[in-house]
Amino acid sequence: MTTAPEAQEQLAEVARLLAQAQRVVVLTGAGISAESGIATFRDARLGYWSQFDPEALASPEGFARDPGLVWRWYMERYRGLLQAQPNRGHQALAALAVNTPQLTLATQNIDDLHERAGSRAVLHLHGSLNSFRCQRCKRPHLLTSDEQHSVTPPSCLTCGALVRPGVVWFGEMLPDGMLQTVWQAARACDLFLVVGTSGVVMPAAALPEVARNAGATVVEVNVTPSEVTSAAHHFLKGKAGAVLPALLELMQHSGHN
Ligand code: BJW
Ligand code: ZN
Repeated sequence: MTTAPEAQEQLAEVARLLAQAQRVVVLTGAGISAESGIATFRDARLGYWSQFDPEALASPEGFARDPGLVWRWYMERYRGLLQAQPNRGHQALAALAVNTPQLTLATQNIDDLHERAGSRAVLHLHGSLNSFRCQRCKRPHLLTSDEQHSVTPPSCLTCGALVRPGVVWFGEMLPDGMLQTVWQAARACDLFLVVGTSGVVMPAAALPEVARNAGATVVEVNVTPSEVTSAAHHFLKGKAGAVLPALLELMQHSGHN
């Protein structure tokens, strides 16, 4: 995290705004889980997986073309998630909810690290890697430990079709009602905090601008500028696990003034 005097001043200003805000919306992306050892979506081309485009794997067409390949990719990520722990960024956001009259936390991530850090009612815009369902009859499927290590997806116990992760792939709709809920929250908030997303995937990437156009202050935390930086009034450069706890600390001080 940068410690230049201007950056410190900006951090203090954002902390003041947060302490005063009645309604806050937080949108997180893969960057918040990076410090927990989970590869970000667009940096996930490591090792064996470097030969595949994650955007092609995360699609109904990719699953239809090679279900085993897509299944193995998700199972590797699933097992990685079982090993991972929430970091100080997740923890700071859980604490922020306690200190804010109304906070809506929306994440594009399919991990459960926000929940494990203590956040409640998290809106999972792109679904969750803790749920699996039949791709045909849509019945939920409970994953066995054998299936976690299988090289092909299991079959639905009811209809025999393939089981898929309960995530939102390209070209698919977000879960029922979720977009409407987060869109309304973005239109009604005083402060919109966007953390660790490249801002390239719609419709989530439109939310900072929706909030800004409705009069909210938009704050971005990222290690590098993104596609949503132009919508941000304040850009806090640094790792979520450093910037968010620093904000919370300053906010608690400014709350006592
Ligand atoms: C740190 C850090 C640290 C690192 N601290 N920061 C309008 C225009 C154009 C296209 C479309 C449009 N509307 C819809 C589309 C199509 C499509 C789309 O957006 N395509 C774009 C690529 C152009 N969208 C959809 O299809 C969506 N559905 C939809 O709109 O339905 C209606 C419809 C249907 C059909 C036709 C038209 C409309 C669904 C999108 C679903 C996205 N799903 C995925 C996969 C989920 C499962 C999985 O994880 O495998 O979601 S894609 C992938 O990207 C994943 C992520 O949630 C998502 C966003 O990624 P994110 O979080 O931003 O990660 P990265 O890796 O990109 O960035 C990480 C960031 O962290 C970087 O900025 C780093 O700098 C930063 N960082 N370390 C802070 N320590
Ligand atoms: Zn089925």
